[in-house]
Amino acid sequence: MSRQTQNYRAGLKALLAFLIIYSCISVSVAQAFELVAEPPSLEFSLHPLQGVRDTVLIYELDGANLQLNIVENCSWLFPVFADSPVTPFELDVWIDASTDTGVYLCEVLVTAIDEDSAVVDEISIPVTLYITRDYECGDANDDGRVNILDVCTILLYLYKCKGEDKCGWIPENVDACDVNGNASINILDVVYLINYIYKGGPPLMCW
Ligand SMILES: [Ca+2]
Ligand SMILES: [Ca+2]
Repeated sequence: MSRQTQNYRAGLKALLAFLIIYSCISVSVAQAFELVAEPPSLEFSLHPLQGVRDTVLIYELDGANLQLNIVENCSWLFPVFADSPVTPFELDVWIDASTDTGVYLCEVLVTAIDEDSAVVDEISIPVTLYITRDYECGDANDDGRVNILDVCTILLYLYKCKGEDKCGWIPENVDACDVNGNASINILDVVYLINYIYKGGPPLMCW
């Protein structure tokens, strides 16, 4: 047998061994159970008294049951369960009036359990909430100043337009109209704002 033929056979054996090993590795990876969340994380930017709902898809179910848990005590995050937790699932975020501005972190833990009640995989979905106020309290017409024009804007809103349903017009900053901070807009806010502008009344208290 020539040297060339020997080298060829040795190369062929090495290639065959590599393919066998690679095949074994591929099989072991394919058999692993792996949850994937889409999106892998969630971010929300809200003002106080605002809420929103978002949807998360979980892939690679493979017949396993899913359990959803909110890690830590996040009072602003609520999973929307169907009869049983299945993908896709939904999350409600709701911010009450007393929540301070800032960044809040939470986590949803999704656990996959097989028919023998064994945990086959877990996935964590980080949820970040930014609470901001990008308006000046009392600046109902959003012109950067608090003055008599804002009083007029609130009065028009209350007694002429009667809200968005009547005339399709609302103040630029609805949240900025609740100057006494009681989570509703009415004539008391007008009185409070006039008192603040012309009589040095107490500070505006929008949430
Ligand atoms: Ca203004
Ligand atoms: Ca009010």
